[in-house]
Parts: sequence; C-alpha cells; structure tokens
Amino acid sequence: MTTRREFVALTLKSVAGLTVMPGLSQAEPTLQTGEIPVVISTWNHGIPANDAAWAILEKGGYALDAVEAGVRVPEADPGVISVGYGGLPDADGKVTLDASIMDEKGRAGSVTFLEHIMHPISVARLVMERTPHVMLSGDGALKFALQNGFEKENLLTPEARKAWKAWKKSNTGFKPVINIENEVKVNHDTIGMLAIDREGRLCGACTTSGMAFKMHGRVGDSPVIGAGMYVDGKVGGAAATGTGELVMKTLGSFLVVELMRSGMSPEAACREAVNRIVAKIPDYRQHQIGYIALNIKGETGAYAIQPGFEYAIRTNSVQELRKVESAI
Ligand code: SD4
Repeated sequence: MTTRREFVALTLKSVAGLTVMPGLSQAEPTLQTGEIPVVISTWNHGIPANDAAWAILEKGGYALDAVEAGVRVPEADPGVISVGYGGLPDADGKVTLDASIMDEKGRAGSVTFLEHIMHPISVARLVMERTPHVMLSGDGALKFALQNGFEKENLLTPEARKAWKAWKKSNTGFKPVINIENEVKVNHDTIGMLAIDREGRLCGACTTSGMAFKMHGRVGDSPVIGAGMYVDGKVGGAAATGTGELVMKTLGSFLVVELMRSGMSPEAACREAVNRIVAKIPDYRQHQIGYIALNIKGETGAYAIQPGFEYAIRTNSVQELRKVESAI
C-alpha cells in the first residue's frame, strides 16, 4: 500500500513532469512554464478567432466565454469552408454541423448533425448548462436551439453549393482531402480552441461542418467528448483536426490529456497520440490529423501526421502562427 509520504512524493514527481506510466515512452520533463492567460487554436483561421478570445482573456474574463466567442468567428465567416456558415455540405447538399465545449470542472456539452444554426458552439454550451445531457443530435438539437432563441438560417452559400455541384459532377465519391487548404488555396479546417484565463481556468471548444461531401448522417470526432476535444481542468486540454474517423478510433484528445497527466509535455503527448494512429491504422498516409495541446502551466504543443498543419497562439507577449512537425 502507498504510504501518505510516498503518495505526496509521487504527486510532486507528477507535478514536476517526471512520472512515466508503464508502457509509455519516456516522458519529457517540462522545464519552463508558459504564460497565462493563453489561447491556442488550429489553423490560420485561429488568428482572428484568438483575437476575439483574447479580448475577453486580457480583461480577466472567463476562459469558457473566451473559447465560445473565439470559435464563433469562423462559424460566422462564409470564407471558412469547413466551419459553420459557408461550410461545405454533405453528399446530399446539406450543411450539417458538429460542435463541443468543455469547462474547467469537466462539464461538457455537444451537438451533432445540426442543420440551419449559425453558431452550434453556443447551442453546445446551452446543452451543457441547461440540460442533464451531454449531446443532442439532429432534429432534437435543432428543436432545442429554436426553443432557446436561435434562428433558423440557410448556411449553404452560393460558393459552397457550386463546389458541391462540381463534386457531384466529378463523380469522385467521398474521399478525405489532406490539408483541405491546399486544394482550395485557402488555409482552414475544423477549429479547435483551448484557453486558460487569469484565474487558471482551462476550457476548450471545437466546431466544424465536418468532412466535405461526407455521407448524410455522418458525425465526426469534433462533438465526441474525448475524441475531437477534451479538457481536464487540473491537467490540460487537447483538440483535433483532420479525418475524424481516425481520431475517434483512438480517442485522441483524451489520450493526449492522459499522456500529459503522466508527465509528457504537450508536444510529446500530441506526438504519441499521432504515433498511436500510425501504429494502428494501416492507411494513415491517406489522412491528415493534427493535435494541439495546452497544459495547466500554460505550455503548448502540437503534432500532425502530414506536413502543413499549424496552430495560432496568443498571450501577452506572443501572437503568431506556429508550424507543426509531422510524422511523415
Ligand atoms: C471531422 N475532424 O468531422 C472533423 C473535420 C476536419 O478536416 O477536421 N476535417 O472529421
């Protein structure tokens, strides 16, 4: 049995980032402490999103308000073709949205397969705050949104409709597109965002229109707690972008947080989670996955399968887009 003295020693070792769980690769001690407040998010659409989050964080506001406000920016931007309004539709020409949110206490809310609502992240927050459930889907999620004052809108822009028509004509079927930005000459994808506020509260949000031209009814990783996004307010948070099926099969964001709990740095944890996919999923080369992570000390990291992934960071002294290392 572990004595109290041994337990305290073990805990201190974990806090110092030195504990290695059996079966895990060598943990990297985390030596320096990051800045707090801090916000990070996926891709270059994370820059304006971070700005909106930062406006709240720098005034001492709540990280949950910050991540919600942050990801609402790409949700409303018709130029971002993989999130919210302007998102590319599914195979039937319908824009269906997935989103999730978590707070520092481990509370969670999500919506899946939601149509006609510009800000699924705000519906996810209300699922968390006003219902006994974690996830609402499809018509039920829409009904809940309308009951709570959200308005029904047409989210399919003429540009997205044109792209869908061209896809139908090309008869190429469904195929995940690696770094979709390379295909359409703009840089965006699912947005995952993690923030710590001045009081040390760590929260996360993730929102997407999912894989372009997916089968009608398909739900990705983004609204699945622990897959597309996960937060443990005492350890850290993680979020994913890319082919959700691979993330779901490995419960990627939960894995990243658990690896950080065992003492890994955010980047080492993201790398290990990508390596899990590489080891388990034979056709991983056909896909992109990018993870971002933030630990409770404010340290950040990321890793991807393919080159081309990047994440945006904002603190008092840093505001930049960081290129991310990859397995291939
Ligand atoms: C999904 N992970 O629905 C999301 C979408 C994405 O590149 O990031 N696509 O699978």
